[in-house]
Amino acid sequence: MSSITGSNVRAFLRRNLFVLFTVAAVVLGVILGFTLRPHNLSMREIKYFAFPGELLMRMLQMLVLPLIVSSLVTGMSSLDSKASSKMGVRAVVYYMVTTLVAVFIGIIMVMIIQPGKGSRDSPVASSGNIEPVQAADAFLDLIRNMFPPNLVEACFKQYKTMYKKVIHTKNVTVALNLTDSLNATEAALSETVEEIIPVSGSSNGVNALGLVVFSVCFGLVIGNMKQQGQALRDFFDGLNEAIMRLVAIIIWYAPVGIMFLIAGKIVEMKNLAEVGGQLGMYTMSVIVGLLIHGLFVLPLFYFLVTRKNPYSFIGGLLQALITALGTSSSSATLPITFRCLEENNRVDKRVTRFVLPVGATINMDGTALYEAVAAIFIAQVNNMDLNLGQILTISITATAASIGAAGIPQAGLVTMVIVLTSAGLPTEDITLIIAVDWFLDRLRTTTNVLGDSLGAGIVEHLSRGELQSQDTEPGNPVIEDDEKTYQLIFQENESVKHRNSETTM
Ligand code: 7O9
Repeated sequence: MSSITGSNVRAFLRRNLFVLFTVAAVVLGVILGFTLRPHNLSMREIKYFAFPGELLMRMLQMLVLPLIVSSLVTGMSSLDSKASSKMGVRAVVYYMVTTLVAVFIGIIMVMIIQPGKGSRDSPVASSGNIEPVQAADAFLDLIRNMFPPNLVEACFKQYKTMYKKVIHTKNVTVALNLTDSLNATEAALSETVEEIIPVSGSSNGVNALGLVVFSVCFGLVIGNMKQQGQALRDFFDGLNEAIMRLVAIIIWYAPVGIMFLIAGKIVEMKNLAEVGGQLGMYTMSVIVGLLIHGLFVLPLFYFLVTRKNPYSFIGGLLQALITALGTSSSSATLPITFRCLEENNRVDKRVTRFVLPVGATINMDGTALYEAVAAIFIAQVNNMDLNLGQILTISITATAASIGAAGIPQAGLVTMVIVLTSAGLPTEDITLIIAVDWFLDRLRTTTNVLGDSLGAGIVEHLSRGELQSQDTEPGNPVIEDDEKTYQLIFQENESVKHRNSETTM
């Protein structure tokens, strides 16, 4: 061990200063929010007050599109097809297992706590704004969204089935009683029927699923193109590097933005005292479920696979987790998640570039847990006893809904409606839980980000064989680039020197 050098200390301080800033931002945001609440700001004032937070959201979302495309393309093209298919299988198995476990934990929690039992304490608010969705059409939309006909449009629009009522006349061939009057015979021959038909429409929002499918395929193809694909590989690699440098700049603004996002939400929220009784117990069930999943189950998975300390890994992710809490969007958090994993936890870039964007799109443990708890809570509120079949249906649809959410337009409500109708539960009771949804969204987003990140660590460990065998192949552009960057940033960092000597061995 060499003596501690100045730049070493500075690097250490810089990394921890960031986390310190971010944690301080949350604390300050909460304090600021609660001190401003008694002033009863108008909606307009609240909107102005939350402006710095809105800016952070916009900056992060600005980076997401080029980030996912470039990282998936370079990630896939830097691996041979055998390694990438193995990594893909491992990632998907991890997503499925953790999501099912999350749903299971949610169901156990809501069964133990029974938040909905007793007489219902709030009447159903005026419903009617929950439009009926056909599960089959939502599923077809999901598949359609995987193949966007126009890639530019896919950056801001999703396909969504709309419904149109048409009245048309239909000839019926019924044996007619010709002794009837002439009028009756005519009416029976051509019958007017009213039909609701699905027509094509669109809804605003990034078609993440379509872009992910395209980028993965594109990356695989240019990875196999040898010399001809070199220019494209270099282009996307450079694009990815450039975006990550922008992330490194924006990250300095993140604490300010997070502070105002949190303070703004606290000022805006309805009176806390209203959230008591059944709704309070329901909120508790979700929180306890998410905590068990995020703090014990996922770390246990990580430990069992890697035999490394999961909590020091989570420590490196703190900034991403807090950003998820502030933005309540795992896709907007993606740039920060990338940085935390690659810079703090030193996860191989070839793994993060594949696992993180795909995880942000299809792996949502928190969402799955939440939907299962909500469905069973609504059943309890209505004094409905669920049989095993219904509980199984809820687990399967909640898992499927969390996987498909990014491909279903206006997912939040739609997926909830699908889960409820599949188990024969009343959909208008969704209005009961809307009051606390914004809060639970933040917590489940944090769980989603944690699940994606630990997944990257687990997949890296399982894929280390393939990764090392690729390291020894000469001329891999991603690795050469990595070494250059590390040498630039951490010239005197012993651990990096060690890692470099390992890769060149
Ligand atoms: C939560 F990363 C990208 F760019 F690939 C990406 C872009 C957009 C990935 C996903 C999306 C996307 O639209 N996701 C999406 C997620 C759409 C609708 C609903 C949800 C579910 O969101 C979670 C929840 O509400 O439980 C949560 N807020 O993880 O972001």
